[in-house]
Amino acid sequence: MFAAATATLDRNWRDGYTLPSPRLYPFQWNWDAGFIALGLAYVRPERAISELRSVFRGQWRNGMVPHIVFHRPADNYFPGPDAWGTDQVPWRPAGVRTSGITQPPVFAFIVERISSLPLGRTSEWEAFRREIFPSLVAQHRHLYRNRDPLGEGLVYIQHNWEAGTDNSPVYDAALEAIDLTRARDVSGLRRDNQTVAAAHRPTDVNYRRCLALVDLFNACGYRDAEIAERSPFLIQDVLFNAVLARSNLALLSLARDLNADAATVGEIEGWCEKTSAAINRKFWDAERGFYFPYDLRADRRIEIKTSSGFMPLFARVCDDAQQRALARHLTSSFAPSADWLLCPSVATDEPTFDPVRYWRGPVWVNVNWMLHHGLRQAGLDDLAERVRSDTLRVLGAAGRWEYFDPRPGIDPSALGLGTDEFSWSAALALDFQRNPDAF
Ligand code: 9WN
Repeated sequence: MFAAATATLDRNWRDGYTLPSPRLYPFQWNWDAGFIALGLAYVRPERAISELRSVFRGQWRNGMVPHIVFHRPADNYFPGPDAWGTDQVPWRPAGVRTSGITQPPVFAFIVERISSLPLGRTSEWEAFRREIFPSLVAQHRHLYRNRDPLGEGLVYIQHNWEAGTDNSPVYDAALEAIDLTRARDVSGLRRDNQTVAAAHRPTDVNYRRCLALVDLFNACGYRDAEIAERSPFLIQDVLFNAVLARSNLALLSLARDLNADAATVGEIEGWCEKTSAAINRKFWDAERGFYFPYDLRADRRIEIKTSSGFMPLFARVCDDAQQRALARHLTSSFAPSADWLLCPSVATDEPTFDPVRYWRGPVWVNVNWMLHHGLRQAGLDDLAERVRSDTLRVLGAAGRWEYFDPRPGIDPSALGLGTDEFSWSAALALDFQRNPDAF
């Protein structure tokens, strides 16, 4: 497994950064780069810093870190740089093309995790931590200044591709509210559903809606305030905010380690307090004992149970009762019996549960990694170990696929879905295997 995971990362490396999958995703992706850097730190430490530097080359001058950096052209993915139309944005970076939306801000906690590894004890890493700190602060500041119109400490995503959990049913209603009368038909431009099984990927109408949003952002010149006024899609997502909250904690300890100025430390402390409290205030449903996202445009909670609802454990914001309630969901509606693979991306009793379609049921390794560490933080060690061993078992039996069918009774070697040779599956297998430390 160790050699195979390393081979996947080597195969997907492109002179400075790693592709999530050369077949399906031929550019550098944002949160992928974070998880990949962590895996590289074990086996190719000299590449880990380069991976992170490369993704931050795409950072916009307003602080946003784009979800795709198009370092080099490739024609096997749609939408590419022309469709994003970001070249005319005055605050985009010089010399590199990017998409115009972001992804969950994982980098601060990735930097913290790498700091505890042998790479983290080198002078190169120490210098890199100093180098990246202002970029991390700028990334978080952009979110708080531009994506929190009510000043609640919760930021919204403006596109389902910003969620990371892109095709989750929690975005269906907001996407369905998009007026498609003048939207382009992009079905003929898609490459993804020709590369991997169409049943594992989003539908054409979903893509049409995704591109209608991109066209709207273009019409708004990628100005956040204008998008917030005009777009039908503004969602306060649980995973995104939980990742932000966990990264805030990491950023605060980094700021203190680096003796950052008092104003910056105070600003990060404020983010830490506000977001942690708001996750419990706005997302927690005491009756159902679960965390749900909030649709700001429709002004309502989106009551569909997905694996994102467990991420507040990773953000360390849950009390004992909340931890117990979440554990009960994990071993009932998410895994109705002990032979189901943890953790399905949608609860199996949801009508939208689909065991093979991208983010509507299958298991993802990065979510399992955050879930494992969240459960350990909560002292739920048996469940944490089940998540870790389920993940390593399926990776060993099937290979480093993008996602996995959670159902029992299927030959384990046939559970892989989406694309094979997927970089973050390989990278996080290394951390799961090599590093027993809680996080
Ligand atoms: C759109 C690269 C990315 C991941 C996302 C995952 C998928 C892209 C797509 O692949 O999204 O960004 O085309 O489906 O949902 O989390 O970062 O691996």
